[in-house]
Amino acid sequence: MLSYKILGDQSVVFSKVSSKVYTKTIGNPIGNPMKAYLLHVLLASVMCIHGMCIHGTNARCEEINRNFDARNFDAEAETRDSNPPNVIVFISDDQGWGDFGFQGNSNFVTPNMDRLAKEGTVCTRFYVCPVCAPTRAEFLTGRYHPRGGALGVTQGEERLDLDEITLGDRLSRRGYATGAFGKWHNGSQYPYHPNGRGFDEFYGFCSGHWGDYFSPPLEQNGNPVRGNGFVADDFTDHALSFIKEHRDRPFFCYVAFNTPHTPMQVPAEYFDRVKTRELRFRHVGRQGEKEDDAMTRAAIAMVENIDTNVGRVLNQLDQLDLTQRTMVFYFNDNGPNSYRWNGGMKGRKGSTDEGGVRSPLLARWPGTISSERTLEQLSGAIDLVPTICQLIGEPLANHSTSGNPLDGISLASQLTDPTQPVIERTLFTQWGGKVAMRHKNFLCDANGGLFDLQKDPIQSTDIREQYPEQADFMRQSISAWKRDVLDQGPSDRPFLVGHPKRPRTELPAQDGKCSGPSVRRSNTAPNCSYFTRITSENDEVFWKIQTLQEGLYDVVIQYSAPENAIGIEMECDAGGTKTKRPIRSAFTSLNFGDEHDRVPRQTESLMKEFKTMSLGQISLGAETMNVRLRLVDALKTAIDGASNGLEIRAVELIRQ
Ligand SMILES: [Ca+2]
Repeated sequence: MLSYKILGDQSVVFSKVSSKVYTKTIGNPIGNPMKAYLLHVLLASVMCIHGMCIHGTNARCEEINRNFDARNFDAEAETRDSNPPNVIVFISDDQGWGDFGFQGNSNFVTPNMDRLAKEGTVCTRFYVCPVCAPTRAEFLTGRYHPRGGALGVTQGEERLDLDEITLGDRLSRRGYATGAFGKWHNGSQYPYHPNGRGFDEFYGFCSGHWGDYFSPPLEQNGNPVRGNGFVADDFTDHALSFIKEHRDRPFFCYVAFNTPHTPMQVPAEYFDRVKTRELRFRHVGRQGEKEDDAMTRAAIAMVENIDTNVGRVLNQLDQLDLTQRTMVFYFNDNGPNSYRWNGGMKGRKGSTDEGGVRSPLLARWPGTISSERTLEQLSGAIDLVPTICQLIGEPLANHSTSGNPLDGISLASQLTDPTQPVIERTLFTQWGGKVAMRHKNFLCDANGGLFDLQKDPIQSTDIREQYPEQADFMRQSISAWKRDVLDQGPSDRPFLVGHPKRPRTELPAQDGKCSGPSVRRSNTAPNCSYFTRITSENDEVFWKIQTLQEGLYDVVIQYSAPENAIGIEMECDAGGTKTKRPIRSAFTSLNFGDEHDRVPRQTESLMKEFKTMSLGQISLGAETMNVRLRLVDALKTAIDGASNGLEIRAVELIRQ
């Protein structure tokens, strides 16, 4: 739970109302005193590393934390480089572990990803989350995603708590120019918006997915803009401009492609070359798993488009003579979005099994990060904050002892020195309350099964009975992790309106709710949806908000309306204060987006053009309230073949 406070200097302070200190007394559940003691010490180590304390072991905790900090954050002792290296991080969306040429999958032609792999180090045991927003949160903060409130992928649950420090914040404070391009997916309204999270420049969309990939409506630094061409090319164009503009100073460029996430759209030049390609690598199916050939071909084409765009960035670094002083990272945000070749691993996107969360991490920094090397160190997206900060000589010690300790460890030594020993650590992944843990070569899956990933990467044989102590240790560690990380209490954060730095706040349908006999979403997944079939005074759409600055606000709706809505009043009710205006002009547009689908879409909404209309002004206090929109009277004729009634894409609240 967060509290908000506006200070006199117009800055906004966010603080956690309560910070939980976990205490737990461990008894002697297994009878044998020596075993119990060893278990106690082992659990204490694990829990302390994850910021927890076991009652009676505080001294041990402090010692472990001191060692942990010293091991991972000794960058503080390094001399600060006045011109630190540039940082580029690419994330793809729903690309699988097997969707690369260098993984041996000849279905894919990815010369630029292969080049990164060859010229750098490939972390082969790198883990992300089962879905999009949590992985982005872990990458940005170095902390397990539930700690930062990024609990879901839509309706505001994807938001990263405002007391979290992002990599953008850290590098911005260090003097880097910072830019994010593509799919943000960690909150839309400022200061959840990337511009409020350490990124000077943002171009893309904040939602979890988008309905059209060809010149769709996008935003730039909070302002609506029209995209230019295929989104991945467009995002790369902006990244290239950003890099060129900041070539003479340190920059951090975060390129978060939204492909090959559905809807499956890609320019013809990419699709045509895979339409009839012989695909030699196919999904090795378990019961009920069937590969969809059209999905696989579209995914290949979309990944090959990403590869071309990665190549454009690498070529520009070469041309600007920046390659030697730029570190580049590339990884997937989760497992593949369909059954396709994935090394036979179990699960896909959404699963905490290997297929859902394993990604290669490509890391290149010529002359510093080893080239032509694989690193088997157990690692994850949570490690990139400490790793990058150590590589650029940015001290982390202060952050590590603050209220938000990091979960990740620095891989800097392992990436730069092949003689470094493997760091023994634990790594947890979760989705929907299901938690899996990795430790040494072992995976304890969400059902308590134990697997040796070195001998059995496809999770075919449960060996918990052969290794009862390891299985017990991992199950107990998972229970402790759940209590520490998942039990954060209910998430009921209102959407923030009217930050002093952003007078205009847009509340899109994806963040709202609806009730009534007729109103519904344009599709089941809220991201990128709009509300449709609003026909009577009993149909209502609403958003839970908190105003950051009290005062008078213009209320503007983004709507479409049939002829029979003209003259009917639309009312906005915010905490009992109301304003209303008659609808003066009809506006309807056809749905669009699916004309580019290579595979019929399922849950993604189509897109539409909408018109804006002012409902007048309203005075908003500082309390949490619902903003409600409804018609004052019913439409003269209800839904018929030609009309979907009134439709709402968003309401804008603009502070005067
Ligand atoms: Ca994803």
